[in-house]
Formats: sequence, C-alpha cells, structure tokens
Amino acid sequence: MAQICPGNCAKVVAVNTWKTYLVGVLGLLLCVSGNELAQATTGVGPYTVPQVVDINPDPSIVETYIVADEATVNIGNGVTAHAMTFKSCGNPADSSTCSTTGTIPGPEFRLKVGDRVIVHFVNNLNKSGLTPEANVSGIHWHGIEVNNQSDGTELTQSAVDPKGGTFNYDFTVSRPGIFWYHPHHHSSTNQVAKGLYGSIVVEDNHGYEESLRTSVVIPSAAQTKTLVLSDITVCGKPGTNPATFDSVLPHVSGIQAWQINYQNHPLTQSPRILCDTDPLDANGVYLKQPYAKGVVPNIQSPSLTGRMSEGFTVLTNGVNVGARAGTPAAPGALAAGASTLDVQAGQGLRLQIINPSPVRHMRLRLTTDIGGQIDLVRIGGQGGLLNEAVVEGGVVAGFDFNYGKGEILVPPAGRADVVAVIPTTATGVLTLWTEDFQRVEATYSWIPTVPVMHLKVNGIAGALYSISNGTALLASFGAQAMVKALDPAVDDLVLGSGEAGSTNKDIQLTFFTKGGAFEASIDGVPMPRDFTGGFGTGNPFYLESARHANLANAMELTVTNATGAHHPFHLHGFSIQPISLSKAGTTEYTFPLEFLDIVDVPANNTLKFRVSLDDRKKVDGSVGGGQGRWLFHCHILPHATFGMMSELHVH
Ligand SMILES: [Cu+2]
Repeated sequence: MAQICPGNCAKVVAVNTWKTYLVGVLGLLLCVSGNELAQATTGVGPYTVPQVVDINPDPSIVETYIVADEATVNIGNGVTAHAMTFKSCGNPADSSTCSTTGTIPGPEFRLKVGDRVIVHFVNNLNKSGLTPEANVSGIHWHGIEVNNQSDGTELTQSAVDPKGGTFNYDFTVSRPGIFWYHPHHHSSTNQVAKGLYGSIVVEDNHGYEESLRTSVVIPSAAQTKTLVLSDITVCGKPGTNPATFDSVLPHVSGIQAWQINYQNHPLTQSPRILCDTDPLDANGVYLKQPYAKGVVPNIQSPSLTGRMSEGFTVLTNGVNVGARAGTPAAPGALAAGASTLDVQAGQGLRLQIINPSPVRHMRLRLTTDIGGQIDLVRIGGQGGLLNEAVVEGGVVAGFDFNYGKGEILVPPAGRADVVAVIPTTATGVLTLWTEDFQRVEATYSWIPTVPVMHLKVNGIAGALYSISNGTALLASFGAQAMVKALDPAVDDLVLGSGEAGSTNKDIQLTFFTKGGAFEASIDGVPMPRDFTGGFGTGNPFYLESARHANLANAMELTVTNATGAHHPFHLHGFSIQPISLSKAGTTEYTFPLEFLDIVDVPANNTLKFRVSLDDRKKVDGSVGGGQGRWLFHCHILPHATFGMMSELHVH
C-alpha cells in the first residue's frame, strides 16, 4: 500500500546493508549535533523509527517478512548491546531487501482501518547458544482485533522454531489506534526485554484525523513523532556491574533512602545480580558463569521469590537520549552528547507513545528549560482519537491518579496519543522525563527519574498552535464520528457440559502465598509456569479460571485487583470499553469514552468494563474468526508468566 508518512517516517524502500549502516552512522552524528529534524532514514535514532518494507502492490494490503534475529546494537552513550531485534524484508534471504539490519524497536506499521496485513514471520534466533526451546518465538499483534488464528499465542499456534522456522499472519485492522507487536511464547519476557517489539499506528478511514491535521486542531504529520519508550539492562565486564543506580541520578519518589531501599529490596534485579551473581538462562535456570560484557541478561526468574524489577537504562526508540542534571522542577545541564530534537516556540508536538517495558510504568512529565510544567494533552491512544481532548492526572472528582495533573501514565503495554504546546516564551532545551511511580500501593518502585526526550527550541513558529482540555476532536464531526458507548450489556458467561471454567463475572487478580512466596494468579488458581507447563504439548492451563462466552454476545464484566500493587489488565482479541474504577471507601472514577485493551487497575480497585464479542473473518475468508481461545492477563510480564493469566474461550 502507499504508506502514510508523517515526520517520523523512514522511506519505505529496500536499501543495501552497507548504505543502511552508513546512513545510521550519519544519523547518529546528526542526532548528537542536535539537528535531528534533518536526519534521513536511519532506524537508529531516538526520535525516528524505521518503517516496514511493503512488497504488495495492492494499496490496501501491507505484506512483508518480519525477521527475528540476534543483533548488536548501539543504545547510545557508547554502549553496545547484544540484543534481539526485528527487521522487515522483501526477501529474508537477501539482506539488500531489508529496511534495516535489525533495530530496537522493530519497523513500524502505518495503516488505515480496513487494511489487510500479511506478515511472513521468520525466526532466526539461533546464535545465543541457548537451548532451542528457549529460542522459540512468534508474534502477538497487541490490541488488534485479529482472527484467532493470527493472535500469536500458545493457545492459537505452536511456537515457531529457531533457525529459520516460519509462520504466516494474515488479518485486517478494524479499529484506529496505536498498537504494537511482540512475541508471546515461551520466555517472551526475556525476548521483549532484549528488544523484540515494534509499533503499529492505525488511522481512521473516514478522513477525520486527516481533517483535524488540515485544520490544525492536531499537529501536522511533520510535527508527529512515534516514541517507543522501553528499558533494558546491559551487562558490563564481569565484576564491574553496579548493585544499584548511580547515586547522582535525580529521583522524585519522595523516599529519601531510595538507593538503600533499592539495593536491599528483595525484588531487585540489579545488573550485579542479573549478570554476575545469579545469571539466568532463558529457561529460568541459574547459570554457573557470569554474563560477558554487552550481553542483555535474561530477567525472567523461576518464581516470584526471585527478583523482578525495571530495566536499568531507559530507551527512546532504542537509544538512551542522554542525562540531564537536576530534577524536573529544576533542570540542570544536559550531558555531553545528549540527543535533542529541534522544535519552535509556539508549535504543537504530537507524541504517539508506546511502552513495551516488561515491568516499568512510564510516568511522563514535560518541563521547560527552567522547570515549568507543560501539559501533555491526551487526544487518544489505544482506540483512536477521543471525542474531546483531555488533561488527566491529579485528583479528579475525588479520585487520586497518583500522578500529577498534565502528566501521562503509560503502563507496561499501554499507549498514549498526546499533544504538547511548546510555549511561545520557551527557550533552551525542554525535557520529557519519566518519573518514579507508586506502582506498589504502599510505596514507589525506587527507580530514578530520567529524561526520555530533549527538545531544543530553535526559533518561533509562524502560526501559533493551541489545544486544551475539552477541545473537540471526533466531536467536531457530529454523532456519526464519535466513539459510541456500548449499551449496558446483559449477556452472561456460559459453561458447556464437560468444560472447565468459571461463570463468575468478576475476574480476580490475586497474590496468594505458597511456601512463603507470593504467587500471582487469576482467581487464586495456580498455573504451571511456561518454563515447565508443557506449552505446545497440550493444554498448558488449569482451566478453573477460564471464562466462556458466545460469539456476538455483549457483556459487562469486572476485574477486581485484590492485591496491593497496580496490574495492567489485557484482554486479547476484543477491545473493551472501560466504565469505571472503584475502591471501597473512595470515589468512583468514570472513564472518558474510548476502547482499550490495557487498563491499569490500581491496587484494591475494581474495573467495570463492557465488551462486545464481535466476529471477524478467518484467514480463509469464512466467518467465525472471533471464535477461539483468547488470553487475558496482567501485562507486567513476569506476573503473567508466574500465573496472572487465564483465557476467554469464545464459542
Ligand atoms: Cu501484574
């Protein structure tokens, strides 16, 4: 198809490998020079993402080979990582047909509603010397309402073998929004942590978004950037790995002794532990030898008694943008070599944000050169544009978000479509920071606040842009364009004779204690780990927590988080309409009208949502593509692996 090509768009052509390398090097030099807008196609810059190669001449079909491989990448600050990467190729046997040599993030799909996507997946993960089982993979199209055959999970297909195994995905995109793709099979926690993810942006096919760009209600394509914000840990030379974060890094959690807390926290995954003292293989087995310098260690421990925490370096489109002294409230000097993006005072800047991190919540705050806060106005996210723009956070009608008003919280696997107005008075460098977050109800994650984007003000825009809370988006096109509320739904869960499962319309996220350890689960039902549960060799689940429903039913269900920590709840295959969050003794929060597939459920809250189990075509064109087994789980990936995962079986 003809690609929609906004400002972050690399040209969709096949290029020779050496050219890609050369352009990449030039791109990095340009980034460092602070003139990233002038950058050409790279696939390796903090404010640029590579695009897929489309080999299908039909304008409504995007067809490509997506190849998973191991690759050595430069994540900035002179750090080289032996990562896992996706690349897009016209022919996987001919590297000159690939858009990049393999990057973090992988190539982006830019699509319109109604487009058909055909992906020939090739698994070339075979170099690490790990067991073949640990290198099996696949692709889950996160948030896309695909046919069940293309969902890319252990419930819908056998894992694709390394050393050249293939699988074809074929689906049609039915809803606008920001989505992403990643592996979902054995050890996918490790594969995602090592870099296997990419963005998908789907625009509506009625011209609404295009019209809003033309009328400058939202910024132009040239002022739109994809930001894949993730984290990674890279081993140093054995014996040199830190046990905690650098003490000079800024931190805003409010916990004065956070460094000590972090160092001593039983769930800490410091580089010293992951690389030196307790390195794990991809099956969760402790290795005898420390990892070498440059290795991205496995993070999936065999049980929750092991450690689980955020990666140590935050990446913006695969690159660390460079530090800044001070705090968001009082920013200091940029580190030498920090990457900046040129902006003009008075312009609008649209950020399409995706968080593929296995654990980290991205709590984002944009500040001026002197620490003034600039609102991040949310215009959409997981389900396309909103009816009206909204400024979130703070305390709304008595509900405390636990992040500041005008900040944005993007949980693991979450996405946000936000716009910032660069103040007419801005000078110097603005910085977008990710701050510590109260992920566990009683306390913070003890992670430092670090920059994810630096904006260098260079002149004043010819026309001044504005947007604010309540600006009409889809609402400006009338009722037919607006996000519709699902009717109060009445259908029930079902359970056929001989089926295991529950008809309880409240799904419980629980921790229970077993042998002194926390076990994550749905409804308190333990699940075999995907290290040990015989995936691909029969049914991997205890099915007492499965839910069953009939296709075309519309239901209202709840998710009760019975733990003291946030869990981002994800349902495969069907976008849900969140209605409310409530907690005993506090005010209920009502969501703006939209469709989501990830909802961050705070500790001890109950999420009420509606879902319509709409059908879609199977790969062969026949009806019934909505039928089948669809996972639901917490998207803190170690939690899912530990057992906070079950399935919705649609009959
Ligand atoms: Cu969780």
